[in-house]
Amino acid sequence: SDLPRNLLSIQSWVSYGHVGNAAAMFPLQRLGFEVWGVHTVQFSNHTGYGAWTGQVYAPDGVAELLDGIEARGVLGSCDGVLSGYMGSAGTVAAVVGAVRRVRAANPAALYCCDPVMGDVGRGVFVHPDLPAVIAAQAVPAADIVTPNQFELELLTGHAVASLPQALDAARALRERLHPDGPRIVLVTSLTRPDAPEDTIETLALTGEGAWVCRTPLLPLDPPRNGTGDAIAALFFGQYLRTGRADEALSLAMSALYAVLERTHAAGTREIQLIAAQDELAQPTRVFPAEPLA
Ligand code: PXL
Repeated sequence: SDLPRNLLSIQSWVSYGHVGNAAAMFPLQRLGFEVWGVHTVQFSNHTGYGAWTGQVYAPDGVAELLDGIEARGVLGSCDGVLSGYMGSAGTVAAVVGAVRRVRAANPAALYCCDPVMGDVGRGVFVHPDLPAVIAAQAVPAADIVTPNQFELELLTGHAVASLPQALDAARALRERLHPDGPRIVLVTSLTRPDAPEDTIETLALTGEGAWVCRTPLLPLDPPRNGTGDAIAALFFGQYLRTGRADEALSLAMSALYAVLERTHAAGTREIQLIAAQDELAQPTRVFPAEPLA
């Protein structure tokens, strides 16, 4: 078939556990994609443990690997680019450069940018210069952005304390996306005072409408690293498979819920992507995407 098959995923790598490419590649592969993994760092484990070994690769490494892939003559078969945590301004520029090169070879390729900057509990956890660089360079190149509530507020300057405010901010952000694409905003980890108790909301906004998916909030303490990386990968993969943001929202969040339920049951620090692998493609319990007026 002519469904999208090949994705470039530019993120960090960890040997032990699941964040960055180690949280994004397997779900995409389990959905049937070939994933060309480009690693921006190689660490022993995620930084949530407070200690790790390994190294950060120079941003030049991204362009160097693109050179090598291009030399195989396959860049035109790349259907999409996914980026996550970018440790430096140089990496943002390198990712945007990679997107430009992929689009030159395949104008239909989509770029999904997870603008990792921080979250409600921890505040900004990247270099303080990065949010402005991501806003100026990565967002205008992106077809899909997947901010959490905190990142949505930071990118737009809008306070987000209700569903209408989240929609307003998402609409403002949507205006700044790559003009030639579908322009999709996925807002994750939305919590608001007036939400149904013990649920977490994820919101998708396109030119056609807006949808919310509500999933039960699991008592995960500490919050599990890599969850946002897996959501972005699952949503991007399901959007490319189905061509529908509402379907992708429902399937991605249902799969993620199953992974987190398994993680909770196992009591592990690392999300149980491998143990719950059948749920990634075919979640048992499907949470609907409900249209918002
Ligand atoms: O989940 C984002 C992430 C990406 N890469 C590395 C991380 C984390 C979160 O802890 O440590 C290396």
